[in-house]
Amino acid sequence: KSLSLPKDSALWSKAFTFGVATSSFQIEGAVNERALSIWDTFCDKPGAIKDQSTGEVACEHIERWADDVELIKSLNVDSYRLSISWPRVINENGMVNQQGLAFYSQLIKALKETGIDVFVTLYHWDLPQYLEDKGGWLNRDTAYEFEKYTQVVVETLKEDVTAFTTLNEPWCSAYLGYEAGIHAPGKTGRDNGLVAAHHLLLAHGLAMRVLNTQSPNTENGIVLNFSPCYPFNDTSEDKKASVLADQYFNHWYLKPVIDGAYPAIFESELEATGVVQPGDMAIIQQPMDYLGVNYYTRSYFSHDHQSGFVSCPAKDDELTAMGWEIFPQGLTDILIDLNNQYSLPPIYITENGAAMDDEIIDGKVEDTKRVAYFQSHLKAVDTAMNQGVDIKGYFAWSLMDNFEWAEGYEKRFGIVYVDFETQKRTIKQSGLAYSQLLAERKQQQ
Ligand code: GBH
Repeated sequence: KSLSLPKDSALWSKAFTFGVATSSFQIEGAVNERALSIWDTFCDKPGAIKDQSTGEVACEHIERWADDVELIKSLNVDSYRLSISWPRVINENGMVNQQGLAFYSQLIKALKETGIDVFVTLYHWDLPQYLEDKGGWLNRDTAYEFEKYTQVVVETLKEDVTAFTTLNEPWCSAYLGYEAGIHAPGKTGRDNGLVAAHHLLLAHGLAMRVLNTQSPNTENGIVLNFSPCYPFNDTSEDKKASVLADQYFNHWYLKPVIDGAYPAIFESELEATGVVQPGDMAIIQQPMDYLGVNYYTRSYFSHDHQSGFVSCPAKDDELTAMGWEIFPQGLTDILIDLNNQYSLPPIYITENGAAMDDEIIDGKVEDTKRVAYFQSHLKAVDTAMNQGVDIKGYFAWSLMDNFEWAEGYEKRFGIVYVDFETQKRTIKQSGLAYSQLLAERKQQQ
């Protein structure tokens, strides 16, 4: 029921930051006060979202932000990771939405005054629809629009921000959004995936340059999703498939931003698209203060004649409500693996958490399985640190139940329960355990 850390763990140290995370589209609501995003459009497509829900109300965070700051404070966290809605800051005509920008200034100031460090993600998937109308991430101009948007945000917010993140999980934007069609804008095709990925990487590089020159006092970096890849069957074919899949899932973005080059397996395909222009790779490879790692589970692959690999369902019966295997060892493994393969900046675990079938009974949510998930994953972080990986913080996903993309509101990742009829927030057992651990930690410091 409670969380603990080994006595000698580096996670007790003040230098390590503990936080909770959210993203704009998943919690904000107040759609009418901003330009449309690709997720607004995608939600209107029949069948795109499992429960046919939208982001129109979500957690009504735009209205309830002051109470949410109190809520965050009550969890005893050091940090809060949020994202900014691009279409709330830049209007269709290219002008700044002053009211939208002021919302974030006010929120971030309030958090800072409360003693909470703010980690700001510039792009967590909610591209303005007016840019999608011109091709979105398939259009190279979008990267330059992102650079301009970054300038506006950074100038206004940098004094109160601890860390800026350019992109959250570009793999999801490019692959799920433009290649597999599972996420907005719902486009498909292998070439689309490659082209979108390159323009996202270019956007990252352009924005990193802005951040490093205009905001040298904040920590600036990117957040990527990682999942160690395993063969589904113990055959040489499936082993090969998982090695190939590893390149697609874990190195497609990391290698360009760290080493300034794509993994070799992408080269011929990429060349055929003609998307990479001279000088691009140098723009993409900018010095970063940290790498954000999002980890949820491991993945299985088997051989496929067409694509080389195909993703397989988890085998274990220890599954979350998403059907994702609970596999803490994978977090230690991937961290050590990446640390060995690259010369990395310090790491933040920017997302880790689990969806469970939470029920509220007598005003309580007894999410013991989620507590166990956090316990085992914190241990996994500690183990990786003991083996030499430089990790500076850990963020639970998520502060509260919210719009879980194509899954709608049925999948609950929060450590705080949200009743979507009344918007009442109730701290779950996991939230209480987290805040207790962090209170203990503060006393020891
Ligand atoms: C994160 O994405 C997001 O940043 C966050 O907004 C979201 O709410 C949270 O996790 C929970 O989902 O079977 O091909 O779809 C998680 C991203 C999800 C990426 C699982 C890889 C499996 C690949 N990961 N996904 S596929």
